[in-house]
Amino acid sequence: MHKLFTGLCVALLSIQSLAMDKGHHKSHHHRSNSFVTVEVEGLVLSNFRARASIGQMKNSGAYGEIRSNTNDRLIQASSSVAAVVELHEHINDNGIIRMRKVEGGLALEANQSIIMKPGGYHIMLISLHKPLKAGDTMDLSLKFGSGKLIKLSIPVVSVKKMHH
Ligand SMILES: [Cu+2]
Repeated sequence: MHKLFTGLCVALLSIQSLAMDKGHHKSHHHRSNSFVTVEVEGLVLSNFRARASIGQMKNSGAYGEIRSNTNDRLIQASSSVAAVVELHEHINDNGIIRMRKVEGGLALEANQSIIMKPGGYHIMLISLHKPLKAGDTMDLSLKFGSGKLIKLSIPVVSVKKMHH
């Protein structure tokens, strides 16, 4: 009888700690608000996400931060979700904000983050094969001048959540 009681106690305890673990994970994940962070080959890629497409629009954008421990250059991005993927920047052309392709890619100075965000540098997804919906994930490959090729799986988020 005594033995049985102890066994039950242990079982209850482990269920409880399991539940606590789960709860902790959830709240932690919720709090961090960073979408994807990958550390690989001397590169830190963080906060990568793509914007859900709007209505019938065939274009969208992907964003994130890149830090390299050596001088490097992001020369190309690609994804299976769009026919064309380009590195873009916004420029002020006599008071009119336009997007244009970044010729030669984005230079990365050692240990300095470059941030791609709405209104700034971004990865332009052109001619989407199908709409990008919030909650989806998409593949994104980043090719660097150093020869590094990094493949990410990034979340698609609604416009509202874009700026986090
Ligand atoms: Cu663009």
